[in-house]
Amino acid sequence: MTTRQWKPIRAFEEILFEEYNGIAKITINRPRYRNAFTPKTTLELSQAFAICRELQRIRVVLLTGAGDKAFCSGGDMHVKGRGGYIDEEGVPRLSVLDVQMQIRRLPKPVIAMVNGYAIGGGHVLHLVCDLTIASENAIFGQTGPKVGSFDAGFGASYLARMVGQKKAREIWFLCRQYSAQEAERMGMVNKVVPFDQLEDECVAWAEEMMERSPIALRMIKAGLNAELDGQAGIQQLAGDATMLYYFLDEAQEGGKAFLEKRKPDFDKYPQIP
Ligand code: S0N
Repeated sequence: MTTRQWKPIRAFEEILFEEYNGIAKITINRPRYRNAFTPKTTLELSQAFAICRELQRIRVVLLTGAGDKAFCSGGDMHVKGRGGYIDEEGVPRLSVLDVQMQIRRLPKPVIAMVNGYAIGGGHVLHLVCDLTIASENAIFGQTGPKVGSFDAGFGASYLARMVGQKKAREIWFLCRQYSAQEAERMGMVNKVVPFDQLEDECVAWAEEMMERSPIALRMIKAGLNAELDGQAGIQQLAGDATMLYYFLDEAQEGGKAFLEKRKPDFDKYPQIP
């Protein structure tokens, strides 16, 4: 195992947020509770992912949990109340849904570095990451129908796209736990490695992706999402296409012509068949 100097990006209370060589690492830091998330954790995750989007030097994000027992065990049952997970002001929240959307919409690859249990809402968090690399001790599963919750959004439909309808129903209806190897065979884990090689493997995958064209990866991610996300997915892909269009002289000509109060001359640009 290589020892890396992860440098803090910003201090939070329930997560760690660090960087190394263009890679951000976000660690849910509540090992005492198997890294269950509270509304504060999800707020901090949201803020960290927003920063990852803004920081140009960050090219890939790793999401993980502290310790060697859990990636994330879902919503913290201690604060589960009527209407959601109760924050410090007494407001019920289901804000992990916003984090799921942020991970899907982040125009950079996100790797779930699954170092133990990925259970309940923690399982959905790994699902929505672009890639999952798991240690041999990782265990996967949904518990909702056993503990009085469910995620019928990405947690159901995206899971079914990944493992098939029958298997997705089995995972949710029976609430069983699956080994890392089983999860890999089902298609929801890219690679399983010994625990002490997990971070090295994730960093190696991140560094390999960083040798690829960032815009190509961004467009592929948007395209893969668009197929599943309907108009919201198309909006993201279309937004990326617009960004690229704005780099063209043809697009600049339209704006320039308007400001110069003349007719735009689009004929001078190549019309590629
Ligand atoms: C993870 C498990 C399997 C680990 O078992 P293990 O190793 O035997 O440890 P334990 O002794 O059970 O746990 C150690 C300590 O950690 C506490 N703890 C564990 N998980 C949680 C948790 N989720 N919340 C609070 N505390 C937790 C234990 O209580 C124990 O503490 P002590 O030492 O004091 O006894 C095992 O722990 C387990 O099965 N955990 C529960 C997993 C689970 O059911 N999670 C699902 C929670 N629900 C969701 O995630 C639903 C998500 C949701 O609500 C949602 C749905 C749709 C849209 C939005 C949302 C949203 O969340 O916003």
